[in-house]
Amino acid sequence: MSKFENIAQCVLDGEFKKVKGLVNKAMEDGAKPMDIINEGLIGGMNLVTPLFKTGEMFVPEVMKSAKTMNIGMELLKEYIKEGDLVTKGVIITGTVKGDLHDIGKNLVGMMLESSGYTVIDLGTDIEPEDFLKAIEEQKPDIIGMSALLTTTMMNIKETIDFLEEKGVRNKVKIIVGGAPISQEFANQVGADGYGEDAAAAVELCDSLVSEKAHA
Ligand code: B1M
Repeated sequence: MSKFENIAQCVLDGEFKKVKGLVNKAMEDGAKPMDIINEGLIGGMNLVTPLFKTGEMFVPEVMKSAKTMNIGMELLKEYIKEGDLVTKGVIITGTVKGDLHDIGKNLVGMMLESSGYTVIDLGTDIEPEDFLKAIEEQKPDIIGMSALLTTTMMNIKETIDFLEEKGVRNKVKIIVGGAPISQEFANQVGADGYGEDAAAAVELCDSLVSEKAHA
């Protein structure tokens, strides 16, 4: 049993009002911030992922868990030395041009962050040029595009084609998702992967990053 099981349970239960108190108490008791993060906060989010996958937890609950974890992280940030938090990779997310839906994308971003990625969210209604600019400036490992409308899903293709035209397509992996998107569509438009939901998106990023590391 982990020393920080109470914090992990707090994250799992999404009790965001309680987490500050528990983290402060652990610090007062002399715990190392990285242990609180790894075993308590991230430990708790790791319990969330399989439950979300099997439908035992729903979107609002997962969002509360992610919020709880983030509050704890925020509190511990100042105690962490640079280099302690090793990122699994940099991921840029955005909802494509013409599309304002962001709830699913935000959930995907939160789950990715909780599982150790640095996520840079460009927001909604993102033009192909803005994805390009972000690739050039941030040098991400992965770009994650979301689309919720049948009228905007083709803007994923437009963006991928634009990145190809500008010569940066092979510098990043591209994953796509959103209600009208499918694996078949992802294949058609030349994406590297499709995430059916936030948990699947995390698994997909893990496998793409590990592929890259072994290339
Ligand atoms: Co909109 N809307 N909406 N809407 N909306 C839908 C998508 C719609 C299906 C509703 C319907 O008619 N039944 C329909 C689309 C129909 C179609 O295209 N065939 C629709 C429409 C028509 C519209 C407008 C055109 C309505 C109008 O104005 N006439 C308009 C368009 C605005 C625009 O974008 N330009 C519009 C506006 C809105 C609101 C602003 C009111 C609001 C959005 C608020 C916001 O996002 N901040 C809204 C909402 C809330 C919805 C519904 C009801 C819910 C979407 C949602 O958040 N789902 C939606 C109906 C529905 O889907 N049931 C609908 C919850 C979310 C967690 O799921 O986004 O699917 P989802 O994300 C999942 C997965 O898809 C996946 O993981 C997530 C978590 O499991 N995923 C990824 C998502 N992105 C991913 C990226 C990845 C990987 C996985 O990798 C990068």
